[in-house]
Amino acid sequence: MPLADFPRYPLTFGPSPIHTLPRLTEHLGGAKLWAKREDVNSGLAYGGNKTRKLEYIVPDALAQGADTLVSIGGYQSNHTRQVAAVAAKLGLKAVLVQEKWVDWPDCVNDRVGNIMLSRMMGAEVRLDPAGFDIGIRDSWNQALEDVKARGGKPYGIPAGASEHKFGGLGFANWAYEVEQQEKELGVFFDTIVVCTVTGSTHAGMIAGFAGQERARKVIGIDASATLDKTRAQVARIARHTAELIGLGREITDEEIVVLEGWAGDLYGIPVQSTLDAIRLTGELEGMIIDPVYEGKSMAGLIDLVRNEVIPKDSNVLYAHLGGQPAINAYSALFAN
Ligand code: 5PA
Repeated sequence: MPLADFPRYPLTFGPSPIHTLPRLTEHLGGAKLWAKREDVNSGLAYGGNKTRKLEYIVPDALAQGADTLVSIGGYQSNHTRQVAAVAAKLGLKAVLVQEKWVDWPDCVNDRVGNIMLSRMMGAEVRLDPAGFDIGIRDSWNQALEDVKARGGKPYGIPAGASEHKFGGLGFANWAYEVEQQEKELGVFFDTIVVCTVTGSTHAGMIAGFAGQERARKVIGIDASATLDKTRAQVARIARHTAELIGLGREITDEEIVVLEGWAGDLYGIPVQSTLDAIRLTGELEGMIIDPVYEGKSMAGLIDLVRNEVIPKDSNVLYAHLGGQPAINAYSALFAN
């Protein structure tokens, strides 16, 4: 059915703002750069891409009469922090499994930033020693069982809300929103650049844009360092979402573009290009990006524009998906 017919619980301020990045554009000397800002999309605990996804998931949780949202991520998960905020907003409880996705030696890694915010909002935080994985985990199933055992009604939201049946809808709607904003701005974004890890942000965009008249490139930049898994997950969620919203045709393999080269060897560990991208964006635009996700996708954008893989006459829309609270756990990177 059409996307507009899916119930949506408003958690964002409305369409997220779009603006130009004039000094970064000039510095790189290529395509014209713009940003669409999911990092300022909501008043709920700093917002971010998951807040938008959750708008389409919350109605299902409420319809099922859930009293506890159960989710999973790394210690510095932005996703679980947004789940905690949404639970607080709705008067529900939150149980969050926080795995050791990143072996990062900052002694406050499990205390500051996202995890601190989740605790402040009353979530039950369960630290778990397991490493990075975007799949379904036993610890998450266990948390669901534990809530049931104590008489609660859990509602499971998988990592990044991606494996959820409605996980792609939020960013299909983002694509519709972009089309609307283009009319107001008098511009056409022929290229979109987005960070990809659990996949439903990128996948939702692909499904949403696929139904529009003018074709464009939606370039996912891998930040998972488990490329094959992520690419398969993006393809699966894009096709599932396209079917949900009645696209009426198959998403082709050519539409699934996940590029590697900027993730480094490990999820969550920045490399030189990540740090260069963070400094450049900060120094030229006063725009803050994080070392886990946006720093890596921005590093990709910078190279693709510099090398003119993205042609000079392009209008590029960079999806800023949030993630800044995690920078507190990476203080050593900018100690001097
Ligand atoms: C995340 C994800 P997807 O997982 O939808 O591909 O989005 C990638 C992404 N940018 C990009 C930011 C700031 C993100 O937080 N974060 C996860 C988390 O647990 O926070 C799901 C991994």
